[in-house]
Amino acid sequence: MNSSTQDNSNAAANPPNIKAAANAVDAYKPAIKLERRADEPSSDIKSFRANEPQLYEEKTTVPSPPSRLIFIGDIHGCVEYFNKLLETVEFKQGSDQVVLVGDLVAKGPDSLGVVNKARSIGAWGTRGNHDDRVVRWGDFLQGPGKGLSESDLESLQSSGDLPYDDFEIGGDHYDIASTMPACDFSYLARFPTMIVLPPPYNEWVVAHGGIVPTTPIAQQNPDDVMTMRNIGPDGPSSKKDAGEAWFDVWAEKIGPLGGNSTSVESSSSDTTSKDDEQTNRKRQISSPSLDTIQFKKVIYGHDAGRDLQIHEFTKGLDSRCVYGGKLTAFILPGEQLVSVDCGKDYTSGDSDQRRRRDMMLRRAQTLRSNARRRRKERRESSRRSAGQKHK
Ligand SMILES: [Mn+2]
Repeated sequence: MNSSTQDNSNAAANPPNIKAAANAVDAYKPAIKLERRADEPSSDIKSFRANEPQLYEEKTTVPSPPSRLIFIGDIHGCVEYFNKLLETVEFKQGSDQVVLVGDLVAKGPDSLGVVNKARSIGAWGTRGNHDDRVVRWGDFLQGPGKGLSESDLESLQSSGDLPYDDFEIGGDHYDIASTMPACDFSYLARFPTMIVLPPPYNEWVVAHGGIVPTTPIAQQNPDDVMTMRNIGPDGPSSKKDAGEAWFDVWAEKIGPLGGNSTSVESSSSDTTSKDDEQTNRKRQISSPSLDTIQFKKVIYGHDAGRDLQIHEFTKGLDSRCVYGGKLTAFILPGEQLVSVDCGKDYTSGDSDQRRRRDMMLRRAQTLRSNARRRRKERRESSRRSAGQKHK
């Protein structure tokens, strides 16, 4: 994120210093169009890097009151439960604003349906790690991967020449990226890694994984923001056993400082038994960044292993929807929680196979309709050139 750090000098004069950086982070641009030659070495493909997501987006307005912000946790392709939750909270399009914390896609039965629904209701969202993998695949398939057959891609994969280590042919993310309609893809690709909410909610930030309390918002690492669960001795980590939960570190650092605010009471979490330990730890952690003090409260997802995590300063909304748990909405104002039961584990064997089969069918349909379109285009262009000869 070079572009976001270069502008920090300007930003200092304009507190909060995220504004200038926000302007410096370019809005999403369509995938780089590279025409691949048949003899192009695969190293060019291997070194391809997708467009970075916008680091954060500062929202300036909410729909006019009375309106609600409805934050929804990781949906993972479960469009049925997404619809059920919207019904349950009596979502009203035009006055309520839905904000998704990321991971709309993968694992569940209908990722395309979720993205399409989200776009149709004008939902805001932050990019999750699974959304990110789909977007990188999509950028690649519209860039240097364009026109490569599945067997071309498979041979790139077996020689280790695909651009990202987590790319897998025939995996969920590839299937989703290669079948998602362009309008839905560009909608998803524009999700920033963080959303800073407008007044009166401007002490809230939304991110998929978490936020490092000692680093300004404009200098967070997007990969960490999308994937972190813990903060260990080496910094943020997606590992489940590294250091301590990032939201505990956040509470230790932001909590005491946030105590100035009249709305803040001492944390109700069970910290008394570990007083000495905590005091020592606090001494070791360097000071929180000024702008993360301003943004006291974080709404996030990603951590299905820990299930719903509602603390004073952090609201973790991944309540295991795709594993047969619940899909949860957190609503502002009022900090109300509403969940629907999901009742089906889509990651277990049987349903996983069914999902794969559906995805293969959809992909075959897309390939057929693409071929039809190309044939039509060829017919039209040959008709046009024939017409020109007659003139
Ligand atoms: Mn995730």
